[in-house]
Amino acid sequence: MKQQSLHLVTHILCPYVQRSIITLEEKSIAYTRVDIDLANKPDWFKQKSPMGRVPILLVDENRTLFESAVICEYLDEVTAGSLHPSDSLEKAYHRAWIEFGSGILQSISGLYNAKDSASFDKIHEEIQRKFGMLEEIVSGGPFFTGEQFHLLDAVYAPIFRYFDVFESYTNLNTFADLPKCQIWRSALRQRRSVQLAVAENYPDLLVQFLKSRDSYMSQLLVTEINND
Ligand SMILES: N[C@@H](CCC(=O)N[C@@H](CS)C(=O)NCC(=O)O)C(=O)O
Repeated sequence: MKQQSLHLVTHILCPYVQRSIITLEEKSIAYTRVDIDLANKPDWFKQKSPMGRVPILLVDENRTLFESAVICEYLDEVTAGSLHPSDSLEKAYHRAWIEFGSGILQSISGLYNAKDSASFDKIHEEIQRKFGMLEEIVSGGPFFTGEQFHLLDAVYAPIFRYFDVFESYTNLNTFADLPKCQIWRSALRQRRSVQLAVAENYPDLLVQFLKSRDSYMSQLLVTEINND
């Protein structure tokens, strides 16, 4: 890779940001990072981010990349080795299931914003159904296709991370009947790049965020934390 200055603009909780950081760490790429407050976006960020979203990657101060999938693929392409399969069909297959992962993130947002238990349960069932589909195709471990860690794994690590917090404070047991997903989740949790993608106080920050949603999950968290 030719020497470039890479500057990632991030938010402490964003799962799309985590994908980019996991890719940077997996490929041992030097970068700097700045967290911004999405509730109070700085003017310089509004000018640089066409969609107003993180992550964005500033390359050599003169080029801004946006959309995590684009950022991850760029980082992968400009460094040795690849976190994508080389075969075109397999690569397309991975991209398709990466998109599926983004759909799960939308469902997770629906889950923590659901206003009552009925809609919460419905969305949780939908999430379990989606992971049921993954259970059919994921390898027996450790990662999606087996021994090798791919970009696809970088996408699912932040997804599973939500459930570590959900399960600490609620009775959710999303993966109870999904043994292969459980193995995958556990391998991702132990991966160094995955651990480096968030701050140590991530669980506390996520709980604070979830409690502020004024949702059914906020109520569950308040009840659980008060009972501790
Ligand atoms: N498709 C985008 C999604 C990024 C995204 O939704 N980022 C959220 C934070 S997790 C964001 O910046 N939201 C701010 C907003 O929409 O105003 C990607 O993959 O980069």
